[in-house]
This record gives sequence, structure tokens and C-alpha cells, in this order.
Amino acid sequence: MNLEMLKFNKSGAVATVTISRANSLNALNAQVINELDQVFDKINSDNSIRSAVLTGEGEKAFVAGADIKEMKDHGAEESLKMSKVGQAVFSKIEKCKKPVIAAVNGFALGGGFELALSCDFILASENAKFGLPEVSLGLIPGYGGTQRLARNVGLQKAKRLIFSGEMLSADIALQWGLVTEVLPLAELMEKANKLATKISRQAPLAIQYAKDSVLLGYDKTLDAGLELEATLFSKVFTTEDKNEGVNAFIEKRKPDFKGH
Ligand code: CO8
Repeated sequence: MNLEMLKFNKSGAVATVTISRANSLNALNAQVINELDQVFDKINSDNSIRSAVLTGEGEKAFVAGADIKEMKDHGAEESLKMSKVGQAVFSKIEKCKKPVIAAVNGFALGGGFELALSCDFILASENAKFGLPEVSLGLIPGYGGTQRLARNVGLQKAKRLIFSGEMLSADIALQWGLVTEVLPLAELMEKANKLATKISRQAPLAIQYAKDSVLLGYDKTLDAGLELEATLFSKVFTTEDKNEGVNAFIEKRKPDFKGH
């Protein structure tokens, strides 16, 4: 990987990806999107990585949106391409085989909020602010915001946020169920790493099938979702880790999961 705008770090089985354009509040330009694509290919394919944390450089912003300056001269054709390329990368993150935690350390606006919504769940610092201010620029969200926000908080709250362009504080985001917890900025990464480490110690294939079951079942009818769950429940019984996990419990020892 040739990374200039992202920092990639691996500690144990946890990968940390930091978007690093601090003088543009980590805004997403085409290169950042391309580097995110490369990094998540690596996270998907490297069996020694079992979970990931995504964050932004500095103490002010997770990501303040798509790069507004880059869009200045775009017309319909370029913007369609840009939206589809970004959506594909965000879907790759959403469907990543390893759980991805967004550690939102400040502004998560526009494309930045959409990026956080593509992660499995969000931890926020007390100074975090969430919003989709695209309409104030004459735009609409184009990296999945109109779809993922409504699925997260329901139609009314999503429309209120998208139509007003207003920003939510971390506390309101917590009340709305957009984030799982709010922490002092100085404790955010420690907590995200702790959770990612905990996840990395579980059976990797079980995590993957559970993620598929939640994500792929979400838009189905309840009956179709239950059918999917039963199929994946049965599939997990073909793994070596299932034997290891159950035997370790019976033998009163810690399991040693290999991801097979
Ligand atoms: N794009 C480019 N540069 C940015 C962005 C951005 N989104 N956000 C901030 N910056 C730059 C500023 O221009 C400034 O640069 P410079 O120092 O060279 O002037 C630097 O970062 C610092 O920003 P500010 O001086 O503005 O910092 P403040 O503390 O005064 O304000 C804010 C912080 C409130 C976050 C403010 O920067 C802001 O409003 N930023 C823009 C937020 C926004 O509107 N985001 C949505 C962008 S549109 C989008 O995300 C669409 C996604 C879908 C795209 C689909 C593809 C088609």
C-alpha cells in the first residue's frame, strides 16, 4: 500500500486507520477515498487482522465532509462517478469481514458522517458533532447518508437532520441511538482499542457470520432474516473454531481461535 493521506497501524490483531489531512479537517478527496479502498482490501485479506478502528487525525475533526474545493467545477457526470466510487468504498467498509469501529473525535459532517455510518458502530468524543449540511451547499448527501441515516434513526429524524443541515451534539447523537457511547476526547482511542481488542479475541468466522446475519437480514422480512440466521447458524457448526470454543468451555480453559 502506498499511503499518503491515511495512517495505517497494526497492534496485535487490531488495525487502526487514521484519516490524516488535518489542515483540511480530514476532508475526503479522491485520494483519501482511493486509499480507504486499498486499506480495507488489506484489512479484509490479512488474516492476522481481526478488527479495526477508523478515526481522524487531530482533536477537531473525524472528517468534515467530502472535499468541497474538489467538487467546485464538477458537473453531473463527474459527480455521478464520484458518488458511485465513494458509495462502493463505503459499502466495502460496511461489509468488511472484520468489525470496524468509528472513533469520532470531532466534526463528522457530510461524507464524514456517512463514513461513520458505514462502520459497525460509533464511539464519540464529547466534542463530536454530527450533521449532513449538504443542502446548505446546494447539494444532497451522496455517500449513502439519505439511506443509512434513515435506517439508523428512522425517517423523521433523518429528514429533520438532512433538511435543516443542523449539527447534533454527541449527547443528542447518543439519545438518538446514533452512537453507542460518548467519552472524553482523551479516552476515546483507548476505549475504541479496548473494544476492538475484545472483539479480536472472539471467533473470527462467528463474528463474520453474525455480521452478515445482522446486515443482510436487516432489509429482509423477519421470516427471510430468520431463514438467513438459521443457515449461518448451521454454517458456523462446520468450523473448527466452534469445536474449539465449545470444548474450551467444557474443559474450563480459554479458547484459542484460529479463524478456521
Ligand atoms: N472540504 C474542503 N476543505 C474543508 C472542508 C471540506 N469539507 N471542511 C473544512 N475544510 C478546510 C477549510 O476550508 C479550512 O481551510 P483553509 O484553512 O485553507 O481555509 C480548514 O479546513 C479549516 O476549516 P475552517 O477554517 O472552516 O474551520 P472552522 O473551525 O471555522 O469550521 C467547520 C469548522 C464548521 C467544520 C467548517 O470547516 C465547515 O463548515 N466545513 C464544511 C462542512 C461541510 O459542509 N461538509 C459537507 C461537505 S459536502 C459532502 O460531504 C458531500 C458528501 C457526498 C459526496 C458525494 C460525491 C458526489
